[in-house]
Amino acid sequence: MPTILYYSPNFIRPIIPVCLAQYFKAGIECVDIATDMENFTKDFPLHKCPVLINRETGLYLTEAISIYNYIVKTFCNDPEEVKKLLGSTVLEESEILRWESLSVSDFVDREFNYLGPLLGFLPYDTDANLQAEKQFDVVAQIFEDHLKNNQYLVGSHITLADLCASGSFFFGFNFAFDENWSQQYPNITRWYKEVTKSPYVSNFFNDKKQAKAFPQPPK
Ligand SMILES: N[C@@H](CCC(=O)N[C@@H](CS)C(=O)NCC(=O)O)C(=O)O
Repeated sequence: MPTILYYSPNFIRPIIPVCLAQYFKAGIECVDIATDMENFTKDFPLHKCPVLINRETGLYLTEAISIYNYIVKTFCNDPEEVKKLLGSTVLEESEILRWESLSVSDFVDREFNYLGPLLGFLPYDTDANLQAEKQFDVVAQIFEDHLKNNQYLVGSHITLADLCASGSFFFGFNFAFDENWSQQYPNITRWYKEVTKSPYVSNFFNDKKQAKAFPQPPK
């Protein structure tokens, strides 16, 4: 019985785990939850993706960060590459975890709270959306400031921090972050364009385009 990685094409956090499973030829079956809802719901009452399960061996993982860690450490055969992706010192590992956690928690939550109502995924309220915009700008500015002085989030090459964060920025770049937005956040944009070309994730990103226009409030 294969290990299953449940994802949904509509969700952000599973993007990079699916890319890694494919890149490392992990033999993991990536299953869209919509095609196996009964089993998914039975085993994962929180109803969130990504999750990893092998019903024969008992492997059971939830939380994107734990799944990145498992896939890289289990299926990457080159110890040097593992160190490059996950960090080679305690400080590097910790910094990578810092950016991964920020990306899959506060960043993506604020991004969705701000853009979701503009895109019709959530109800729109003018005051709440202004507040959500401010909240999002705070977290986006943390990335922008850091990337002004650093080519990557941690160290001098692409790490899992960059890959993970690129998945979280995808929602914005796909649906909202147009050229005007990029002028306000030039370092995020430069970094995103480079990281999304990385072979670890390029299969997913290579046919994706930057949004042409920022979504406007409903009339
Ligand atoms: N803490 C979890 C959060 C997972 C999560 O919220 N995933 C979203 C998709 S990006 C989800 O499954 N949402 C469905 C729902 O909330 O019902 C992690 O880091 O993986």
